Amino acid sequence: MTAFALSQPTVRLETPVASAVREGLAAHPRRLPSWLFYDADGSRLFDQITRLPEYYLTRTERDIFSAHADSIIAQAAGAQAAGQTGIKPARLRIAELGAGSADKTRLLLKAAAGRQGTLLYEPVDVSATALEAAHARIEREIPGVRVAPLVTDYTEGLYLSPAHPGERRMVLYIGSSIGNFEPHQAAQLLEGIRAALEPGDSLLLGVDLRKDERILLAAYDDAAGITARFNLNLLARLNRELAADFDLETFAHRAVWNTTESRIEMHLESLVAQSVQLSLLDLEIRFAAGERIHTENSYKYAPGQVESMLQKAAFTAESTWTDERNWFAVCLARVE
Ligand code: AVI
Repeated sequence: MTAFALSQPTVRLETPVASAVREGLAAHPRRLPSWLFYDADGSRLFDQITRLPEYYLTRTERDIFSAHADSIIAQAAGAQAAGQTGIKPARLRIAELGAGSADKTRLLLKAAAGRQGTLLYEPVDVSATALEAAHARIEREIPGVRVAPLVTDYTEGLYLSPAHPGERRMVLYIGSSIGNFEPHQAAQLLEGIRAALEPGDSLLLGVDLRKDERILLAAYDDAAGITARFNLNLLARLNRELAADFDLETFAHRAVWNTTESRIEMHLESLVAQSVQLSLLDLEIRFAAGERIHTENSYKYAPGQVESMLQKAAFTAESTWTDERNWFAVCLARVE
């Protein structure tokens, strides 16, 4: 009988995670995309970040909504213009991109439902689980709101069914989510949103503003170490999903303020020279001591910059609301 040496068939793992990791870890400097943060553990850690004393973003945006939800909603419905022209303000129908747990949104939903009696709310997210949890809670807690979730990756293009006659769409893109995109990607995203809307519809965009470097750095490197765990969870995720052997003790979280690019950068730094195996990718990566993996950019905008980004995407920026320290801005922009 002849003996055959059976070679292992090489099956190349072609999931989005596998492709992103293969590409990012082969690059120099090494990088991993920030969407990889949000597995179940990462989403839980992000939720904790939003409640940290140093992470002012969520709290500040919520304060802006607490103070101005009624004016924001009235303006989106066209109530101001209606006063001047005698045309009836429209009913709103609200979609939210990257809705997640939709926590701060409730202030806006309450204001809209209070104004018009009932409201259709369409949260859009890639994660069906996040949407399900928000769905049940919002319908239970805000009378008059009906939730129609849409599971889709809006960064790949947005399709929203047209609003009914007498209705205007309002799209919420809040929480400084746009800040995690490179400027050219952010511009494309805004153009994609614009293309999904009709004249009279509006976009509410929430962005983080440039401020003292120490405040920014503390927000991304908190004393309790939650942001460090959030960043390191990315390597834990590769251990779980790609049978990698990253030793988390030998990598450290780094937050850096890049003043030229006006962004906070997050990196993971290898504290020693080491090799890491990613078995399911059939890949070995050698790290020098001090070598970093760039995991996130979080852009911080100058006053007026968000309005000009919106104008470039063919929106008309109508009103901007900020907090008293000018740390965060929420801008309402209209399709003419
Ligand atoms: C989701 N995004 C707006 C957060 C931010 O502030 O850029 C992600 C984050 N990264 C570290 N902390 C929070």
